[in-house]
Amino acid sequence: RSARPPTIAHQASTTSFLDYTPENVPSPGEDEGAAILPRGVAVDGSKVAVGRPKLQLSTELLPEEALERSKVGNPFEKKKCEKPGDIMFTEVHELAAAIRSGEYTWEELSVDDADIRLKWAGMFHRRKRNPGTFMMRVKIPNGIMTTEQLRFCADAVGKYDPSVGVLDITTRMALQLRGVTLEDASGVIDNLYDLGLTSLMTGMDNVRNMVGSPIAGLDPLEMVDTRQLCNEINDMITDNRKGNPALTNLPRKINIAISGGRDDYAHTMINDIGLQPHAHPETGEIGFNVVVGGFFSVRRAAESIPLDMWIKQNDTVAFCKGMLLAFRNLGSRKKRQEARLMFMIEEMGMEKFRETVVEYVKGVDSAFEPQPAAPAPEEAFSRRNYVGVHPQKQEGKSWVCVTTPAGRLMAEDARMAADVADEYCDGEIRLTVDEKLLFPNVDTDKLPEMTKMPFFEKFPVDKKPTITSGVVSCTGSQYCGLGLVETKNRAVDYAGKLDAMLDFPEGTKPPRIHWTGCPNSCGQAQVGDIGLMGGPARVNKKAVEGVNVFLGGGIGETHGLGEIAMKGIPAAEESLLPVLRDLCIEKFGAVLKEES
Ligand code: SRM
Ligand code: SF4
Repeated sequence: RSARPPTIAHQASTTSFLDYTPENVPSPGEDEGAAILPRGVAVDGSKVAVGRPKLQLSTELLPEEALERSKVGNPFEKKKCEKPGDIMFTEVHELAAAIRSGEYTWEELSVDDADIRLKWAGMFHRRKRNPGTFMMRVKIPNGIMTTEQLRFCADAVGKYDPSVGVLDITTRMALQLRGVTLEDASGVIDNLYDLGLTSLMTGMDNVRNMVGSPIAGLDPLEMVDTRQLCNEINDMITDNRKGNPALTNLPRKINIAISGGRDDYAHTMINDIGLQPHAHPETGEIGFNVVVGGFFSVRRAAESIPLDMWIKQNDTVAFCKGMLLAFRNLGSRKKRQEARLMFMIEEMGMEKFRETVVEYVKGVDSAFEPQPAAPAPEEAFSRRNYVGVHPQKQEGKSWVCVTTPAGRLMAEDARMAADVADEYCDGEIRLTVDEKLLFPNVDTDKLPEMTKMPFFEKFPVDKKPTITSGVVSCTGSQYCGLGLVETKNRAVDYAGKLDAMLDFPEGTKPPRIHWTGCPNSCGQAQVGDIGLMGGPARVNKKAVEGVNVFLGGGIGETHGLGEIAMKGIPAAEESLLPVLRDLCIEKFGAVLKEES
């Protein structure tokens, strides 16, 4: 066996390119200033292969002052200085080829490369649960996929043992491919690129998936169609899916969400940057009020706060770019737990933060003219349920949104869903932050025919909201090494049992139950009607899997973060199910079926 492939940053990014020959490698400097390009089109209008040799690395693009702070920053910053994660945009191909040719095994990778840097390529090593396999996270801007993309993802995981080869819809309407091996990764990455997708920049100190409205373009009450904006921002962030060294070395992750209307299906209040559609008070033009700083972490959970700024839709891409550059250059790199945007806002103070953002956005687009936030609408509004069958704004068309088992799809499920979308939705299918699948643009008169397809035997259409249709769950300990408790299987099982025992009379609604396996709160426990967060519990003095129960969370205009109401409830059915049943009865108006 020969020595391991090159790992020194600068060397690796410019050496041989083992997996394919890019047809059009841009010459130095060609991408500079190419901020906003149409989706899928490269800088010079031609196709550029993903993972092309990088001409610059993220560390070279950081301003001197930020780089100096990074060098003496937290351990992750120091690791980035030693060898930045964006090197994996290309090195992943070299590693894969070396493993395929038998020159190398994944075990020879350093822990830093395997478990940290590969996340820049969207490869999350599942060392604790399934060593040698990776979860590959794929950005799906606005959650919208073609059936060709979905079929490819199904095939990519379908080749592995079904105990690891599954797909998960995430709480940011992205898709995760499980079981992927390093030797297969480069092929999957190349194919994703060819299909208009990317896994690059989905982990570590990158912007996460662009969240928009799941019913964008369909919604009769829509204020802004979020689709194009999500695509344009995604292209700006990822440099048209090629991987963008300029925006890949942030002090920490950052989340952006764009709402399409007052329901706030995108959850702007829990994103670092939230864009909420509002009419300009004088002109009536629909733009966005900006909220900033929302996040969850072990250390702290915070809702966003208003930036007191209204921006035009046309300014959105430049605005996000300016905000990201400000965060990149000025955000703290000292304590990792205090590196989210909210800490930067608090350190600067809102006024200075606002001024700084404006200065940076003007640096991107000198014509940018921010305006004070638009006032909240006065008319009452009640958040709608988008699950089930609903008429679209287009006459004669409907969308159909079905519940999945907490986002988990086997390869065959995804293929069956793609069959439906090919037949009835012009090959489009959507993923939602509530981990649902949405079929758009169905001819309303074809609904009875469509719902006879095999997919709907396994995933029936809910006629009314149920506990099952309101379930959201993070990955949990089945695959996630940080999980303190198994979540998805329990979430689905307990919801089914609650639905079987409870009725919700007229005027009441089943609670949305959000499960999350640990305090990172990927399952957003704080915004569920009931939130369940993995934590320690004891039975007969013995440690068992447990949860803390949150109550009082809300999304949309009645937003708010839930608080812990009960601690250390064992997660096993005999302990937790009665607690959930009683909460449904006492707090949400449910009645036992035999009493109804
Ligand atoms: Fe998350 C880390 C899964 C949404 C807060 N999250 C992780 C890791 C990568 C940990 C790891 O390496 O194992 C998890 C991978 C598990 C796996 O195998 O799937 C993981 N997070 C997820 C997903 C898949 C949960 C899900 O089942 O849907 C979601 C992927 C979203 C996406 O498409 O990108 C996911 N994570 C969230 C959210 C919810 C959101 O974005 O609305 C949050 C809270 C919101 C936020 O970030 O402010 C969230 N995840 C975290 C954190 C805490 C961040 C912090 O500032 O401390 C971590 C830990 C970290 O980053 O160090 C984390
Ligand atoms: Fe893993 Fe914890 Fe996130 Fe669940 S909340 S996916 S257990 S890190």
